[in-house]
Amino acid sequence: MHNIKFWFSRGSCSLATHTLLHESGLPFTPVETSVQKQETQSASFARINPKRRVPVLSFDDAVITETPAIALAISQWVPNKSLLGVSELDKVRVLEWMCWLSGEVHGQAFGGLFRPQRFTDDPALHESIQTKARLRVADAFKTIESKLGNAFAVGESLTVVDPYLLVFFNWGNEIGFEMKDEYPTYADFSLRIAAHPSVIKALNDETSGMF
Ligand SMILES: N[C@@H](CCC(=O)N[C@@H](CS)C(=O)NCC(=O)O)C(=O)O
Repeated sequence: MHNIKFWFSRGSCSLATHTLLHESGLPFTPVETSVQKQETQSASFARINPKRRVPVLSFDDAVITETPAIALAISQWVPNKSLLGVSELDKVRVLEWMCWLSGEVHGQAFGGLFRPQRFTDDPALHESIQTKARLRVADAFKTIESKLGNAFAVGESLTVVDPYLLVFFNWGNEIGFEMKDEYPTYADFSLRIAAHPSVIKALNDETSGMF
């Protein structure tokens, strides 16, 4: 049995990993590291992850970053749970979703909106970067809306894609998009995923501050 430690921040993309950990049933030690309070920028956290981002997972002496890689680590520990899909095609679809969600939707679209300073050192350009980023988010949501319709994004059971999609849905609401009206299929999907027992456990952990 590995000694698993998990660094997360409430309301962040780490919810996807947090959900997967609960779904795995494996014991883990959560460590809250708030993005809002800039704890991810501290020198002590940078020693754990020089990229200064959550989620981070460590087991024994290995430190893993990047949501898709962490998801692979967890899924390999519980292969019977098929957390990255059941069939060959499902697994390919999960990878396809994760590349796009983490690269385009998270890194580029939301990255430009929340962190325009990553794209230019000139503050005068931040607003225009954010305007374009909002359009990219809206465009991504349109694509997501067209791809959903079943209980889960891929196959017949929960994969890492589902809670990752929920994160972006929640962020859409936070940035003032009319998610329910504009993306009804995505909204129904998100309601169902938010009611999944592992998501509830992760959200409860994150809001109760029990750790
Ligand atoms: N590519 C990384 C992105 C991780 C990331 O950007 N995490 C955000 C929270 S959603 C973060 O830690 N941000 C810290 C900051 O911007 O200060 C992944 O997929 O895990």
